[in-house]
Amino acid sequence: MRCVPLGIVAVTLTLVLSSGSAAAHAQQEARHSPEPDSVTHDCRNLMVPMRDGVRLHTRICEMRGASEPLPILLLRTPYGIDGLMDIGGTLQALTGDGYQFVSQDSRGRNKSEGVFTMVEPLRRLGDARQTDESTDAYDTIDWLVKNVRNNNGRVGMWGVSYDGFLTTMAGVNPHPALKAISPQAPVADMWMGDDFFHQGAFRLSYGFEYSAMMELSSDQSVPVPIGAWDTYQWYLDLGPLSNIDRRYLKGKAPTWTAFVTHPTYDAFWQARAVQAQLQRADVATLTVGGWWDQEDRFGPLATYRALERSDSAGRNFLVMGPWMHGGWREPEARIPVVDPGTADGYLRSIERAFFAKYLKNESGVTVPEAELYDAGAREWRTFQTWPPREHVAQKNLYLRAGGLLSFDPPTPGETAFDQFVSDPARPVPYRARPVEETYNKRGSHWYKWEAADQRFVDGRPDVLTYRSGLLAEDVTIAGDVIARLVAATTGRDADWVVKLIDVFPDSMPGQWEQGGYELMVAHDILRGRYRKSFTDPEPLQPNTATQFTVDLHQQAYTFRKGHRMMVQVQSTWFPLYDRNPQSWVPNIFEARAVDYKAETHRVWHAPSRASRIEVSVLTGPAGG
Ligand code: PG9
Repeated sequence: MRCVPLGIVAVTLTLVLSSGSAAAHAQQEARHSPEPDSVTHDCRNLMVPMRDGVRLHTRICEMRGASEPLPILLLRTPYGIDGLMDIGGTLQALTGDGYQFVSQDSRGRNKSEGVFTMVEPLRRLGDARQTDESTDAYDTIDWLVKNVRNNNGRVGMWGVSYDGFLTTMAGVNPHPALKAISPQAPVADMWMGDDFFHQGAFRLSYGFEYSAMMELSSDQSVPVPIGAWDTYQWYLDLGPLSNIDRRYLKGKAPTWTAFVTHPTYDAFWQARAVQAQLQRADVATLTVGGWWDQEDRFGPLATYRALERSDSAGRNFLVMGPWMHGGWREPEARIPVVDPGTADGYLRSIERAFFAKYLKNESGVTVPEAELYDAGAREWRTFQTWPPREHVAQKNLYLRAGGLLSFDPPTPGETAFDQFVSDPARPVPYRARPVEETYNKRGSHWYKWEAADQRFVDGRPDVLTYRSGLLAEDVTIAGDVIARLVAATTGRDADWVVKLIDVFPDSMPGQWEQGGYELMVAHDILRGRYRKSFTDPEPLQPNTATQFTVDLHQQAYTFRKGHRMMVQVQSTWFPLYDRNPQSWVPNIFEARAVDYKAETHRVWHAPSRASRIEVSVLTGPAGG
């Protein structure tokens, strides 16, 4: 059995993820026998040498009967290439055009030699290391153009998630034959917004389960040591985070050790921040992401933004669809509440066109600058710049007294704040219980949780809810979404979770089951100690109104006439995020059970202390 990160869905859903990300692999095997690539391609496995002598396990599939030299499409992955190459499935839109397909186990994984380092940073000048993921891609491409039969000397790369990161890395100091890359759901910054931390808050269930899966074996064969069906209770019973290493990992997972020794955004994480390493857009790049990506929604947006700074040639493109992590490669991963079935169109008209243009010099092909799906309006929008600079108005959505949400600011005389007790002993679940293990082989609701109906927490005393009136007209947001809370706690630290939600009408003829649905449109968390600096955390002053900025990242979404806008504010999201002790401890990974304290949190909405969400509202054509 392989491992999992691209997306198992629910128990009943046989997911067949066929791109390179971890979830892809667990449930793939059923569909992948016999290997579909044998229909059109001849495949062989061999070891390709790198500059330091390490050999990487590589599968080469050469097309039968091609009349002209073909480009090579390369996928590099840490999850195992056996049975991965789905030439008859997810790559079908490309197969007809003619490509030589190559996949490779990355360094130290599965049947490749060498040592695996999680999200290895680029070598720096003077670094003793000879290799990194960028040089491994370089050496592989160099070998491929010399050894793959009937190739046209042009190479493309693609990959989802970890494989997306490996794809991005290939674009740094690229081999001259590398002409096009498509990082898909690529991780960019593991501390700021991708898999392991978000703005300082630690992703407990993901961080533990992923590091155990990847680092207790090189081929994901050792199971994650949990064994409970409802991990909410399991993590609660675990107690302080130090019990993870003491009881389960015992120093065998370097990434867990890195979490414990680097809790802040220090040089360790900064060196791994991919967006900071992307100084030049040397290769045509199509970055792809999902608005409801439960693992890496930050990465695609940050990757596109970073490359855009130097994209004088106009070869940097972005696609964001109504998808979970890697959902565009897997029809069964569709999220019906936001997606009428968009994946195939993307694969056939955008991804196919992109590779045809840059690897086959197909003329007359245009790739849109930024093609973003507006799930509220159920249509694709094309932007000439992203985020748009024209036809947008900056607006504030204000939290108001009485649970109101409004574009009008608070007025004097309204109740000035709301408050709730945040109790680490009773944290708010991030999805409805039971919270199955992230990549549970028997099924998990992990994959689609970001699109789950938020009514399951309505009415909890530790979730504040603000709701607009019925919208009299459509409101389309396009661009950055930033929450500015004015808040206080009786403790010395606090997490702030903010969710911007679309509330569907109570009655939805034809889609009755969606009546009143509360769909998260943008959301994220900030660990309060980092409100001034991500590198130098500070305790909060108890009972002091303080401004907290929670970056909710970006969206292009229409709140339809007759819907309502909603904001929920809470302080726990468990067990995806660890619990903040709410007392001051320098390193939360070393907190003791007695450090976890219930505290009272206050969110202000007075005229002089207005809490708000900043959004860009489209005022004209979406072209931007
Ligand atoms: N989200 C997974 C991951 C990528 C990189 C680091 C850690 C985890 C994945 O699906 O590959």
